[in-house]
Amino acid sequence: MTTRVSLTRYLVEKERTTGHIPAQLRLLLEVVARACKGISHAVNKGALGGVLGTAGSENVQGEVQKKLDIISNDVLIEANEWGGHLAALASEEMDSIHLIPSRYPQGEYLLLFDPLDGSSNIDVNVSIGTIFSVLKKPEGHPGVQEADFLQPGSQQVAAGYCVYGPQTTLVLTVGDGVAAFTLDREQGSFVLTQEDIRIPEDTKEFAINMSNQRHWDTPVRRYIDECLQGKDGPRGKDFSMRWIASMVADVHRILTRGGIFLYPWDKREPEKPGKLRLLYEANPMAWLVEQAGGAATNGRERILGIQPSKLHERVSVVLGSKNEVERVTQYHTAQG
Ligand code: AHM
Ligand code: MG
Repeated sequence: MTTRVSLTRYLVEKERTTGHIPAQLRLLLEVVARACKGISHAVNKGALGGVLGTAGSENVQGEVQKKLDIISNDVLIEANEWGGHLAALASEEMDSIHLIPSRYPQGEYLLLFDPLDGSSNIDVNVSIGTIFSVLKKPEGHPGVQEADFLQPGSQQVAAGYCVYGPQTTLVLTVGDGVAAFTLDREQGSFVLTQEDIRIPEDTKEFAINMSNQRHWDTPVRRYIDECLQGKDGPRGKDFSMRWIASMVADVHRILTRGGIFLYPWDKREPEKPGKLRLLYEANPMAWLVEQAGGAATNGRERILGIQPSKLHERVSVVLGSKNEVERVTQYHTAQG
């Protein structure tokens, strides 16, 4: 009989071999996984749980919040507040950072998350997910400030997502490759189902919201035009397109079989660097993709090298199969 490796066992054994997962970090990751189980349960119930539809509020970015956005945010906060592993947390759905109440011990980690990514897919029963990133609180001063969260993605100590699709799958990196765990609903535990995930360097599949084509900058237009020309064009092969409008689900496909994902800057709102959030979405996904042998840039520079200047900063995102991401990046640098 093959041994089933639970998330806990995986983390304990990883700590033994790499020393990357001290007890506080293991607790944090287990608590996040437990919260994701709760969110998965709520997502699964859908209309039966009365959780579909809008909540009648907006987040700091002026986006309409869905009931499940708020439920997921609350689940993650409640699960993480009391364990003593966190100094503070920050969420795409909250205006400012959330400090751990003084009645609980303070830990050394900072947790950042998009509690439910792909909100537009909630009510239509399409895959959505939770994205998270873990940083260490900088030393040298008491308390926590927003500035403590403004670290480049290269400083992450753990990152991952949980996709709520036909299966609920947690995908994780602690800087030593990428592993996937599938939720066994009968047992109530995440079981290791894939280790050392690798993204093929080449692909024939791209993911972009084509309806924005007229707003794109020249390098992105050039890249997609060339893909669309297929066998007869400069690329000499036919491409296929996928766009789920849930970054989690699009990235999960790319980690599974390769591909390139783009959410570029465009001319609709030129002062906005992009739609996706650097700290909650781009950084964790960029690290997962790099850890799986892929690449992630903002079209010009490595996402993980960007120094954030504010909590809800946005960024242009190009990630996935290495050779394709490098091509898009070259097209941008060639433009000057
Ligand atoms: P959200 O965090 O409000 O759900 O927005 C992020 C999502 C991504 O998951 C997805 O890639 C993108 O927005 C889809 O945007 P669009 O609807 O413009 O295609
Ligand atoms: Mg999101």
